[in-house]
Amino acid sequence: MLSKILIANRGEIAVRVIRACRELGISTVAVYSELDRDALHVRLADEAYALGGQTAAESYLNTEAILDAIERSGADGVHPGYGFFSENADFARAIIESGTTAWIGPPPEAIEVMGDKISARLAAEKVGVAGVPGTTELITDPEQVRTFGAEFGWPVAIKAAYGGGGRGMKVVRAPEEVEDALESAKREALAYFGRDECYMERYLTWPRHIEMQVIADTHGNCVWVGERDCSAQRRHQKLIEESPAPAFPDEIRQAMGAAAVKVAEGCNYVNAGTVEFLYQDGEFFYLEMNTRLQVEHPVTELVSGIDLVREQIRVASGEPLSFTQADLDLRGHAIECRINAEDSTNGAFSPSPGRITALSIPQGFGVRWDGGYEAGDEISQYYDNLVGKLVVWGSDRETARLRMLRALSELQVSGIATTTPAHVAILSHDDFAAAEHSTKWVEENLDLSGPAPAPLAPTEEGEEPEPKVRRDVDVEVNGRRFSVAVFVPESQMAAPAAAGAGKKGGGRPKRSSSGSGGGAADAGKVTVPMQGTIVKVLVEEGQEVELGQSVVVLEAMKMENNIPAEKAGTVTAVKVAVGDSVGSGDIVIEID
Ligand code: MV4
Repeated sequence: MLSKILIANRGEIAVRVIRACRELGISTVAVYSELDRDALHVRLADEAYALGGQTAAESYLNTEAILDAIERSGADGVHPGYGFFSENADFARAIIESGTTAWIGPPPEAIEVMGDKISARLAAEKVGVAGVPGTTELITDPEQVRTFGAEFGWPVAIKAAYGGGGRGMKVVRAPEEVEDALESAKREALAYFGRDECYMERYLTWPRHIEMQVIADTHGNCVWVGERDCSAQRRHQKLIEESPAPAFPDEIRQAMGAAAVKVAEGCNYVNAGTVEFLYQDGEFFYLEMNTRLQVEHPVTELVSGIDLVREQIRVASGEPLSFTQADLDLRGHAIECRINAEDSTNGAFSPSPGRITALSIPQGFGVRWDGGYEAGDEISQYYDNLVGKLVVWGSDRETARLRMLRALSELQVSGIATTTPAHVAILSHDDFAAAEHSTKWVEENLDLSGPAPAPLAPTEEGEEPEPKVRRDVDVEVNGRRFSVAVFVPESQMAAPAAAGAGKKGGGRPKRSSSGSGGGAADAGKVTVPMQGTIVKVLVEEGQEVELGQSVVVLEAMKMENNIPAEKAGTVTAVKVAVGDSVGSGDIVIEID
């Protein structure tokens, strides 16, 4: 068994891995950016090493700095979590080639095969697992799309061959739309992924997103551990996941499980992985395989009783899985809500970074909280906005649904806005209760414009956590973090200078409501409130716009944000195009 694991990640997933290690008697090594010097994962780990930098690219994606921390700590295993390096074949190779450290992840070759859509589709086809009817050839001529539509029916989906996450997918409803759709799909594919190749599939109009958890060891064992229904999503951000999928016949589950195992075995998979499918009208179609542990893995853990991180560590140590397919007994129903630092009122889901001033975590029967922060911690705009995952188990779906609503009513987060009101709205909706939702349901059917069901907005008014007389001070010596206890009279205790936003004292910092922009500044110049990438331009020069109308969509903090016009008038200039990087305060549109 491994004895010391470095977690090349932050936030809740780093905490999740640390907890599994502790139960296995494995010591833990955290790494941290400048902004995370005091983060929860650093506080919990046995050792911690500075990576330097603030942005992800400067810190958690800094290969040299992480390899250096591995060497200095003597870690014999590296867990990548999700995101960051988790699906980076080059990083995996660098770890494996070091010869001394185990990579707690899949073989780099499997990451590569599944990394591009076309080879992933071919890999599934090779083992007899069907994707949505379509082609594995690249589209070279719009005529191919018209012929395909005539044969398989409209609509047709045009997808980026080297893309992912729904970026650049275009839906073509009729032959006369083909030319424009293909052009814009290629343009977006080039902007997002640097390559413009596209392929096509029949477009499913009301699918559910169902994914199958698999895990494989190095002894030839590969099992499926049940499915998750992740249909409750908005703009490709999952909001709620559950297992088992509701109204999902067992023979289909068995067939999907067998298909997922075939796909995994077909690419010599080792480690935990997820095979994604679309499910519509009793049929399922392979979509892609995620070669990592996923955010929503806890719902599978609650219905199976399997600790997936523990199994990952066993497998990376060269041990066999601790259970077989026949041992598995999936019981009851689990639901997860991703509690994000976003303001979901008015359906905007705008990022809400800042300091958590108070946090009350739900408790009681069947409730699990996988958090990345505690009260006093700061959610930085530089990383993703997941505050924590609230997961419940119940003997059946309705019990779990009502338990989640109860648990959400206990969750109190002060200082930042969270998506809790949206979760309450989804879970209490008749369509969700009846499991009549699909991947389009949140966007098309859920009305979030009304008042939030339970206002969990900041209560604050300068309520700092109680100052302690004993103080643990973290010092960094030569890039390594140490904790030192000091005892200071309360009156002399200076609060640490928090990096970033949170000013202290009587200043009473108030978040400006996001999106309202510069106020006194020139309302005709629409600026973006944070750094990010332009993913949509919704207006053109000469167009009339209304006050508050969305003019561009900005991707920041891994989510899409509508940027509104700050006055009504005519668009006189469009300063950005899809794919452009912008910084906070940059002018994107001018209105006269
Ligand atoms: C589709 C589809 C319907 N028909 N393909 C979007 C993300 C990407 N991984 C695949 N996606 C889709 N592909 C065909 N042929 C609908 C989606 C889709 C979707 C899929 C999974 C989860 C959420 C989704 C939201 C919108 C569209």
